[in-house]
Amino acid sequence: MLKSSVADFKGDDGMNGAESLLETLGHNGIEVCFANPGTSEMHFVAALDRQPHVRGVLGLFEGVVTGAADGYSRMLDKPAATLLHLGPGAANGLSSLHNALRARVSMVNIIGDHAGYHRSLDAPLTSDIEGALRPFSNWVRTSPSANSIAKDAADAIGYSLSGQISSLILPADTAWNSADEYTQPPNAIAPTPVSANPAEIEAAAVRLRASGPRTAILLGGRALRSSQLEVAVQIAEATGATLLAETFAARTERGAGRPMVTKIPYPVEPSVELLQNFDSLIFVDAKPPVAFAFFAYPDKPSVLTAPDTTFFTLSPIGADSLQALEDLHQAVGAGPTDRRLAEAARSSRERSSLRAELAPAPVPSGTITAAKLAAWLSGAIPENAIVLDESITTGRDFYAQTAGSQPHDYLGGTGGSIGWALPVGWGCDLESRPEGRRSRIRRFGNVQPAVTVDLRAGAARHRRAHLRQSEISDSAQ
Ligand SMILES: Cc1ncc(C[n+]2csc(CCOP(=O)(O)OP(=O)(O)O)c2C)c(N)n1
Repeated sequence: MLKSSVADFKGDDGMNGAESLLETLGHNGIEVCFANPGTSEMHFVAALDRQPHVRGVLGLFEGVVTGAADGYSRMLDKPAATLLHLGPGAANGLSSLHNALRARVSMVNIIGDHAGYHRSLDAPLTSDIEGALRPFSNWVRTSPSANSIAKDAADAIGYSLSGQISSLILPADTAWNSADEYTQPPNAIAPTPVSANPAEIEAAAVRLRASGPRTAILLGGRALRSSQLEVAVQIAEATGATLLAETFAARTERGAGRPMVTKIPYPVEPSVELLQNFDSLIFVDAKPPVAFAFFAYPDKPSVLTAPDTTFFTLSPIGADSLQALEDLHQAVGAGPTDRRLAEAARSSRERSSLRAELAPAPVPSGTITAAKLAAWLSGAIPENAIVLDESITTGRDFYAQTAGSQPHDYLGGTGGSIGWALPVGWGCDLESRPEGRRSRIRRFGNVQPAVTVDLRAGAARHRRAHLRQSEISDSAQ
């Protein structure tokens, strides 16, 4: 991901903190900055405008800014940056940030603050920014000086790479002061990944061999991508295990020709009914007890699994889930008494009944119902589309009905905070537009598009031009 070192600002006058930030972002592969800045971020905007590596994209509402960064990262598995205006600007973006946190995407938020000496005056926009960001970020830091910005930015990027949200607060004077100790952009270093526990992999393999049909492999996060699913389906074919997906997954690669996964339903009763079929759940990039109800209800269980269910954490969140699945595959097939399993696994790709066939439902007619909508949708998804499913009640059949649609990416509402599909779809657009290769289908409810309706204005502006400083200055407060 590292580009060769970028140097955009070197001149006789040296560089300021904002310029060191932009060089560091560009050097470490950040290509897009979704932004809704104000006066305290003007030096960052000036630096953004004067270099070619990081593209500025204006969003008029901060929930759109953070939502778009979420969509961008869901598609590319790499961070976008955001630029937000002090505590209130960041607070406007928190709902989408919450969904992004739950989607476990990579994101680097840059939040401006008053200059250090100005904070004690308690000017109107003063607030506890760290306090506001902490529940919605995995990493929060305030940079103390112009000379610390580059290192702090590299730390923020590095931390985000494994699917985390970093929030870096930059007081305005850190932007305009000289970064006289800065020589070159530091490299972002991702934290050492969590590793899977070999004993847990072996224990899961033993369980699969002993009672595969009573075992479910519960996949979440990045384990719902094709490469992981290809291995998981072979394990399922070889052992009789069932593949399950978390209810609201960030992005699932599915459709005709791809492995099929059963999503744990949203309502309590069908979830309990499904999960009582299993004595064991093997978690892959999902953490126990993920199988709990979305809400508590009087007289209904919160935990949906059967009482004596055994849990195996095959691949903890953030670990290399593909490696863990391959290790499990090998462990399942390599037992001395189980050559048969290895044979079955090898040939499963050809004969798998767990692989979807292209089977769109016939186009329905007559009065529109939720079931007919789902049927229509199954044939309406073009190949390689990105589908954003923000429906809550009307869309209960959508996922099942689209299993046999053309191959597509299916994005879900990870954090339960509504109004996400328009902004996230916009961020997906930025990923897909250069090649013009993707269609997008959004499944609207009645309410949710209105939540972020101002997106349309922002998207239209973006189509006209990339962000220019004068454009941002117009929106500054
Ligand atoms: C930020 C936020 N506010 C409120 C809610 C509560 N809520 C959940 S669903 C919903 C309405 C959704 O309606 P619609 O978009 O029409 O979807 P449908 O249920 O019809 O599929 C509301 C207000 C929420 N989940 N998130």
